[in-house]
Amino acid sequence: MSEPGAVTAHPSHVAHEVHHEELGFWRKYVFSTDHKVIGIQYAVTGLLFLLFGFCLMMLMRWQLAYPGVPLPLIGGLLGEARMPGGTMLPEFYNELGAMHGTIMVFLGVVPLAVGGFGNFVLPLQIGAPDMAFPKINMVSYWCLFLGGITMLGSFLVPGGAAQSGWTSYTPLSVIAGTGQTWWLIGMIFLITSSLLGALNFITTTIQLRAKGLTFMRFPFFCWAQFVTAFLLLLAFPPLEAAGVMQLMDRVAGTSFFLPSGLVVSGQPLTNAGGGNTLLWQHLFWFLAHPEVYVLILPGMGIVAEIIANNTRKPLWGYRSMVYSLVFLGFMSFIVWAHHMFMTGMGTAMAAFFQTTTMIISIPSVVILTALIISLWGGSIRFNTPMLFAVAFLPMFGIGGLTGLPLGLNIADIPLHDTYYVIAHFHYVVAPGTIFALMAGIYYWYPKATGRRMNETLGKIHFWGSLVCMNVVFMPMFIIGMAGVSRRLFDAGTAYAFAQPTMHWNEVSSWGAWTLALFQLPFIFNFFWSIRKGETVGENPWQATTIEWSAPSPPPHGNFVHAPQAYRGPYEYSVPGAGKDFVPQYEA
Ligand code: HEM
Ligand SMILES: [Cu+2]
Repeated sequence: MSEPGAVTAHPSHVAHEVHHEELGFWRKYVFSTDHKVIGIQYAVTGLLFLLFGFCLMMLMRWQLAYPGVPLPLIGGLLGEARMPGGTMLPEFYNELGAMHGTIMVFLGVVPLAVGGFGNFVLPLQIGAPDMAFPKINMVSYWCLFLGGITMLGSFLVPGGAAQSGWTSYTPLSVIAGTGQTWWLIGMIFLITSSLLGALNFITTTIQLRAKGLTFMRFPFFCWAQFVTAFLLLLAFPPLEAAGVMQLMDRVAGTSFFLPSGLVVSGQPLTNAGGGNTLLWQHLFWFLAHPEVYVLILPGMGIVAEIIANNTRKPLWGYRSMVYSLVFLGFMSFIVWAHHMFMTGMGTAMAAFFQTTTMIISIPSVVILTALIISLWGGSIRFNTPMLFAVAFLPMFGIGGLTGLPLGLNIADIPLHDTYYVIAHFHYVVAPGTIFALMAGIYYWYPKATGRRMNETLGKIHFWGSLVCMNVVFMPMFIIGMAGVSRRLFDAGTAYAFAQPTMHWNEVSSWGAWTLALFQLPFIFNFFWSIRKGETVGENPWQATTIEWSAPSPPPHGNFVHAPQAYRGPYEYSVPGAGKDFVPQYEA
């Protein structure tokens, strides 16, 4: 079976299969090597961290809406060191902000989008029995788990968790409290996890494709995960190195990021000298710009699958979408310094980075436009996954378009570090990515459990979330354009020019708390449907891609017979065909 594209099980997998029946509870559900179990572990971990990060944010929103007002009930529980008399200390606000950002990105979205959807769906969609390296897959989940525990544990150390923002800019982060050391160690675990995962995804995609599944027959979701894996593989190592260097600056007296003559609280810092503070920013953004595509590409992949399925039409411009995706992947490595226009990089460098930034917006526009045109003339089924997928388009559109001014040096100078930035990137990652991930949960839930989630609850969840998300984030554009800085623990109470924006913070906060209420139907639905949802067969959405040929839920090894791909991924409404979809896997 050395023929390219043939389904071959990895030797360790075959061995594993033989012993399959004897596996006890721990090997089957906890230290499992089955990509579906690992995918669900990742997804559940990601969802729990999203919820936790959301709770941190709700606390911040209290302080922003009512600066200095004691928080009833909960305030008292959080302790005198953080909220004396229920009033939030600035240090605690910083802790919440840094950890909300870190947790949402590295422990929420990435584990769910890449670890969860990538692990669960990708092997099924390419017709593989498992990932190429099942044991490494297990190790990458447990690295993530350790990283998560380290980040959570950091809240308990004296002085609390990291407070220097999710960007951990030096030299502030080097002189910050012990929480920052824990943050760095946590990041090293999380990065290691992503690197192992990326290697596994790339190998699996290339080696374990079903027979006949050429790259141009890939569902768009597979392409999105494939490009994402390369971004993780190539962008994370510099940050891993930088993380170790910052750790050394903190604990071993090195001076990678500390310039000479640094004075802290009136005392010269003894190990400061010779280091370069901006080096950290370069190394951080060399990862973190590709990272924003890691947050969005899997979402785009999910949305593309769901739109094709529910318009009952092939994706419009599939090839141009794929080429755009690959081009976008390359370009994402040469735009990072658009986060650093304020550092005085000089006009030549600024011109270079603003040009690459304008260029990288083109492939996103191509993909978004292709998805919008795909809706044209379709007889659309508006089920819950489709509602979330369709809403993704304008929400991501707002996020993307408002990014253009930030990519232009001249406009970024006044907008940089204001609430405008917070509004811009949250449109991309909150109503954007999170909606796509929700769409994916409703869409593949039947594959994972054999049951469908409740539609009525799904629609309440959707409409409530759509309205609230905009109530939360639209005001932040107004606040930002009035010039109010981000990361202010009192929302700018001390500044005269911020006064007209203060009531918008109240609006935004009530939006956020109401948004939380609208997640309750989802949480209930998620658990209730495991036992009570409508049971479904293998292909409840009448879809064309290979994962729908496996039983729901798929058994260990996934397919009863090794599947084969006979055609492209989206043969919907083919003229002359007996039904309105011709699956990729039917001869
Ligand atoms: C509805 C959900 C969300 C709300 C209401 C929200 C709200 C906020 C607020 C109020 C801030 C702090 C602004 C400041 O003080 O400067 C913030 C920062 C941030 N958020 Fe969110 N957020 C949400 C979801 C997300 C998601 C899903 C992600 C990522 C995937 C995310 C990533 C971040 C990051 C990276 C920061 C910056 C942290 C820093 O300044 O270091 N947020 N968010
Ligand atoms: Cu960027």
